[in-house]
Formats: sequence, C-alpha cells, structure tokens
Amino acid sequence: MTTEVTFIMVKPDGVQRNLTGEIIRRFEAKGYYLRGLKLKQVERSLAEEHYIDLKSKPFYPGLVDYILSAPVVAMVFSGKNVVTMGRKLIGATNPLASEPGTIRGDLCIDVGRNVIHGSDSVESAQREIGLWFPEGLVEYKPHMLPWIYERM
Ligand code: IDP
Ligand code: MG
Repeated sequence: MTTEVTFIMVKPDGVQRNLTGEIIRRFEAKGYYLRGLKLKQVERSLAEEHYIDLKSKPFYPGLVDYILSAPVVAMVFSGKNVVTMGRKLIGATNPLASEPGTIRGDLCIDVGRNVIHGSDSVESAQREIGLWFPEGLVEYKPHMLPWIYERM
C-alpha cells in the first residue's frame, strides 16, 4: 500500500467561522490521520511562496491578503491516495461548482472565501509540507489501520 501525505489548510474564513473541527472531522471520519497540525498567523513571504504558481493571476494579490487576514490551521493528513481523495472531499475550487457533500459544496459560497486548501498532486504536497512543516512530521501508527485497510 502506498501511503501518501497531503497538506491541508483551513483558511482564515474557515478558522473565523469555527469550521476547523468540522473540516478535521471529515478527514478523520474518512479514515485519514493527522501527521502535523498548527494554528498560525502566516508571514507574507510564506503566503507568497505557497501560492507562487499563481503569481501571474489577477487574483494573486487578493489571495495573499486573504491568507494573511487572520490565522490559518495548517495540517498534514496521511493515508492511501490522500492527495486525490483529499481534493474530492474538498470539492471544486469555485463553490458554485462544488458538489453538495463536499467541504466547499456544503460550507461556502464565494471562490475568494472557499475555506480550505488541499495539495493538488503528490509533488505539490511534498513542496508544501516542506514549506509549512520544516520541523518535520510526527511519526506514529494509529491503532485503527487494520480496521480501515483490508491489506497493509
Ligand atoms: P484550489 O484551491 O482549488 O487548488 P487554485 O486554482 O490553486 O484552486 O487557486 C488557489 C486559490 O485561489 C483558490 O482556492 C481560491 O481561494 C483562489 N482563487 C482561485 N481562483 C480565483 C478567482 O477567480 N477569484 C478569486 N480567488 C480565486
Ligand atoms: Mg491549488
């Protein structure tokens, strides 16, 4: 089994709206488990670096300001195919297109206030985890694993 890790961030609106617990609950209920977690007021350089691929987009300055506007909750979740499945749990970028049942489909309305970030590939996850958790991740084996996976 290939165990992946993905970087998940509750954005400032999600933290301010008390949705952190709901978002963690959805990942945990699916069967994923935490490898890292912190509440953080982000410095500009980190926000800019995190979204560096979008630097040329017209919404980039507003996006960086949004991420700086209040604390975020940065997390790493682990499990089988967690990058792809994390994106499915999150839903489409624009909440108008996110299916009901997804985090964005259920919990937000505007693309510029879409409550959560999740890595879009294994490579992005490695880059983002390196940026946000330079201290490394917590290593442990949850008791639940044989109840989640038929084979390990
Ligand atoms: P993603 O978060 O679903 O991966 P990206 O295209 O990587 O979507 O964009 C990063 C973030 O930039 C989005 O989650 C959203 O907050 C913001 N964003 C994307 N497109 C727009 C836009 O057209 N207007 C305002 N904000 C946008
Ligand atoms: Mg993205």
